[in-house]
Formats: sequence, C-alpha cells, structure tokens
Amino acid sequence: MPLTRRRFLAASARAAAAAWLAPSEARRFTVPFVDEGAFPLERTIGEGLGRRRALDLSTLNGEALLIRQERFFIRTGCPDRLPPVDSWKVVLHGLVEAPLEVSIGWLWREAAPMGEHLLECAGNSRALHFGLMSAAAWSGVRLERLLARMRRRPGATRVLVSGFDDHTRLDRGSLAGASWIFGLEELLAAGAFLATGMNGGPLAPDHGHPVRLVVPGWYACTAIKWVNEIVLVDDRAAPTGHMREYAARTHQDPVAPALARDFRPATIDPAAVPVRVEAHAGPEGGLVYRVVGLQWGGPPAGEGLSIRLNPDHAYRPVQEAAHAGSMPWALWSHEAGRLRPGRYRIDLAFAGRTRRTRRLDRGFYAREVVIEAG
Ligand SMILES: Nc1nc2c(c(=O)[nH]1)N[C@H]1C(S)=C(S)[C@@H](COP(=O)(O)O)O[C@H]1N2
Ligand SMILES: [Mo]
Repeated sequence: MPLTRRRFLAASARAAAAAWLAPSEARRFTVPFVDEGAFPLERTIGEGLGRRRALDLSTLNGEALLIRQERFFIRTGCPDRLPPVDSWKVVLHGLVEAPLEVSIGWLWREAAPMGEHLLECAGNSRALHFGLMSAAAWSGVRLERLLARMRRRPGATRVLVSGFDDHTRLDRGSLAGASWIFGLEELLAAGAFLATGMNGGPLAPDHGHPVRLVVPGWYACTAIKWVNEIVLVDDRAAPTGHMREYAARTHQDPVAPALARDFRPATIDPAAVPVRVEAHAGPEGGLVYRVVGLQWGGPPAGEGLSIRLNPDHAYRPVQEAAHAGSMPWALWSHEAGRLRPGRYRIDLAFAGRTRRTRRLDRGFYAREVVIEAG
C-alpha cells in the first residue's frame, strides 16, 4: 500500500474515532439502562471490609481511559489497624533455604514503570452497573526479582501471597483475610508485580498503600492489597478462604476444588459491555441511536466484536477504536440508527469465537434500555 494512502487511512481512522469518542455536541440525551437497581456510582460508601466504590463507566471518553485514584473502584477499604507504613516489610519464607525480609524502602527504590493494567473485581455485576472495574498506569517491582533472591527447596511449586486484613468493623458480605495461592510458573508468566504506585503517585490507602500485588489479566480478587507475606508452598496446599469465597466468581470447576493446585488461573476472558446509549438528532428528523461500550480481557486482535440489539436480531460488527490492541481496555461504538419504541437487550460476542468467552456466552454483561416514541 502506498505510504500516502496508508497515512490517509490512519488519519481518517483517527478522525472517525475522535468523532465518536468526543462528547458530542449533537447528543440529545443518554438513554438510561433499566433494571440495574440503585447502587450509587462515583461515591465511596461503607468502611473497612464493606467499603465500596463503583466507577461510572458511562463517563469514559476518548483517550482518557486511565482512571484517577480518587475515582478508581474500591472493594475493601484500608484496614483501620494497619501498622505504620514507613517500617513496612514483606516477609518471604516457606520452602526456601533461608527466609528473606524485603523492606518498603527497597521496594520504593527499585520501583519502575510496570505499564497500564486493568483491575476488575470478579464480583462485578449488573447490580453494580459493572462499575467495579478501572484501569491505571502502575509502578512497582516484578515478583520475579524477589523470588530470584531466594533459593527454593524442591517441591516449591506454588506461591501464597497474603495481605494485612485486620479491620475493627467486619462486613456481612465479605470474609476477612485476603490471600491467594498461585502456580509459580503462572504467576511469573503473567508478569505479576508488587505495585507501589499508580498513575505517577504513591498508592492511595484504599488501594493498598504501601504495597499491593497486581497480576495482569487476572481478576482483582488476586490483586492482594497491603501485602506482608509471601510463602513458597507445595502442591498439597489447601485453597485459602479468600480463594473459596471467589471460587464460583472465578469460574472454578468443580466450584470447590480441594487443593489450590486444582484452581484454574483466575484470568479474565475477552469481554465487552455497553456503557451508554446516546440519542442524536437524525438527518431526516427524529432520533438515531448510538451504542458506546468497552472491551477488555486479553488481546482482541483479529476477532471482531459484534453487537445485537435483541435476541431475534443478527449480530453486526461494532466500530472499534483503532488502538484497541495496545490498551488494557478500549471503547467501541455502534450506530444503531432509528429504533422503534420498545425494550432492547444489548448483547455482545466476538465473531471468530476462537477464544473462551465464558461471561459473554452467558449474557453476563448484557444491558437493557427502553426506547420511547420520538
Ligand atoms: N488485603 C486485601 N486485599 C484485597 C482485598 C481484600 O479484601 N483485602 N480484596 C480484593 C478484591 S476482591 C478486589 S476486587 C481488589 C480491589 O482493589 P481496589 O479496591 O484497589 O480496586 O482488591 C483485592 N485485594
Ligand atoms: Mo473482588
């Protein structure tokens, strides 16, 4: 392809993306999703284990897909009994020749940019408007570097990562104590790191200050906050209470595996959700509708995302953001044109179906709107 044509195509793709990603002057109104309950968005509620904050996904636009810490979703607030962070240390022990203590000072000195990654709570749901999900640019130290500082004993196949979780106030819906046992190879292959910073600043208390785990591509129940202990264990280790709490939500089969090694990696399959339905003035009067949404969970490359408005309609490809492949999540849009009054259920699917999409397959991220006459 001649360079000029390629440049032209790139420029027009960018212009097209910019046109629908920018908050449009012509937008008349946003059609609300129905039957999702009244969970508050963009507001921090509750204390300690019960603290929650959900992001309003409908506000996402253009390039601004990294979420400031003040807006980043929260599941569990900073424990009120957290020890002083300046003397924080992470203790590594278990099946190793000698235990090791890593000071927070060392982690702060060694911290480097770790890239942009998304966290999604495995308990994200329609009742939370799918707002337990956010992306940020992280900094920290790869776990590989800590593990390389220790001589492992034979049989050390798994890694237990635990965080501080001593709260005065308990929560009916959550167990205290967050820890996850990973296969050593899986953890290293995922590029797991101990994060000390987010979006250029230190972690906020509610996001794990002074140090948390991030396992790119895995559900955030594995992203242990206030990490204080890393233990090398063997294949006989039983799953932790936190793993059992999250077994169903991380698609374990059977739902209660007897051993940690029987847990599947808690990875996020490719997924997509509509975030707003915009009504615009149509060219011949009346209203035309545009659906804007997100896609995330693994590289979308080569597998077009398709949308369907109601089960009796055919799937049609969406218009994707040009740079989707390099981002932890990306916006897409779909021009739905004129719509008859009525109720619409919006479903998404990846056309090629070459990859596992467990949640999309069961309609987990479907949302509904009611289009009124006019
Ligand atoms: N110590 C500790 N770490 C934890 C949890 C917890 O309750 N305690 N919750 C986990 C869950 S279920 C999620 S979804 C993420 C949420 O991270 P965030 O609040 O920074 O968004 O933290 C994880 N790490
Ligand atoms: Mo979670």
